Amino acid sequence: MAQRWTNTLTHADVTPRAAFLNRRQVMAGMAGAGLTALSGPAAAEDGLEANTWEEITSYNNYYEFGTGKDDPVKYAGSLTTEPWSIKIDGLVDRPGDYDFKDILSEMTIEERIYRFRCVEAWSMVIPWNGFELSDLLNMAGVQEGAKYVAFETAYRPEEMPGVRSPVLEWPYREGLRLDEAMHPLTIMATGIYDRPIPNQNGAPLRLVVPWKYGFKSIKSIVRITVTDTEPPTSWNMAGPREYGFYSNVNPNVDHPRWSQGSERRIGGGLFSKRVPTLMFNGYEQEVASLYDGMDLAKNY
Ligand SMILES: Nc1nc2c(c(=O)[nH]1)N[C@H]1C(S)=C(S)[C@@H](COP(=O)(O)O)O[C@H]1N2
Ligand SMILES: [Mo]
Repeated sequence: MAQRWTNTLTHADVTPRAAFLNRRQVMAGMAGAGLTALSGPAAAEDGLEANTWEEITSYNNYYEFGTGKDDPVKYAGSLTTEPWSIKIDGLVDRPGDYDFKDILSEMTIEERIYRFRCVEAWSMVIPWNGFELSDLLNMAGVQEGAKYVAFETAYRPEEMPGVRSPVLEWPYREGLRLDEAMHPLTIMATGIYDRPIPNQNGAPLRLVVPWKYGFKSIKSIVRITVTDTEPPTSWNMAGPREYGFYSNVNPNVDHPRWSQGSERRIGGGLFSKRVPTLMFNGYEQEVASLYDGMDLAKNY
C-alpha cells in the first residue's frame, strides 16, 4: 500500500493532538489489530489517551545521538534515511538487501495505538503506523529450524555523534524469539499520527513490541537475521543482571535499582501522573500464553 503522507509541517503539527483521539477511534484501532477489547484498569481509566506529537517526538532515547532525552530531537536530523536498505539474512528462503520503498509497497500500513513503557519507568501512549513484522518475515520466508530474530541499527559514526561514547556496544542490537516476532501485536513502525516517523523516533522503520520494555523496540533497522540461537543484545551485554533477553514489562519483577510497580505517564505538565504498571504492559490476554511454564523472575 502506498504511503500518502506529506512532508510539510503546518501549525497543526505542533498543536497537542490528544483531542484527535476518542474512544471510538481507539476501538477501531484495536479492531484493526484483530484484537478484542482492551483489558486492564489503565485502559478503562484513561481510555488510552495518546500523547501529543510534541511529547512523542521531543522526549526520546536514542543513544547513538546522545544520552539526554532531548539529544535525539536536536541531533538525529543528521541521519540520512533515504535511500534505506535492509539486509535480511540467515535462515530465510529469500535473503538479500531489500530497499525500504520496495518493502513498503508490499506491506499494509495500519494504525496501532499502543502503550509504550520504558524500563526507566516512564510511559506514553503512541499512535503508530506500521505493518506486522510477521508479514515481512513471511515475505523473506522463514525456514525450518529458525528460533530467533536478530535486529541491528545503522552504525554511522559520521552521522551519529553519540557512538563516540562507549556507553553501549555498537551497532545497537536487539532480538526476539521467533514466536514473539511473529505475534500480531509486533509491528515495524513507519509513522506516528499518520506522518513519517521522525528520525529521533527511529526513521525510517523501527520495531515496536508493546508488551516489552522500550529498549527492545530497536530503531532505524538495517539488518534482520533469522537464526537458531539466542542473539546477543546491546543492553543485555551492557548489564546482564539489569536487562534480560526477554524484558517483558512486569510490575512484580523490579529492576535491581528501582521499582517497576508504577510508571510516570509523560505529559499533562503539572497533571503528569504516576499510574500502576500492568503485567505485560496491559497486553497479558494477548501474550501471556507465549510464556506458559516459564519462571518470569528468572527469565526477566
Ligand atoms: N538504536 C536504538 N534503538 C533504541 C534506543 C537506542 O538508544 N538506540 N533506545 C531504546 C529505548 S531505551 C527506548 S525507551 C525507546 C524509545 O523510543 P522513543 O524515543 O521513540 O520513545 O527506543 C529504544 N530503541
Ligand atoms: Mo527505554
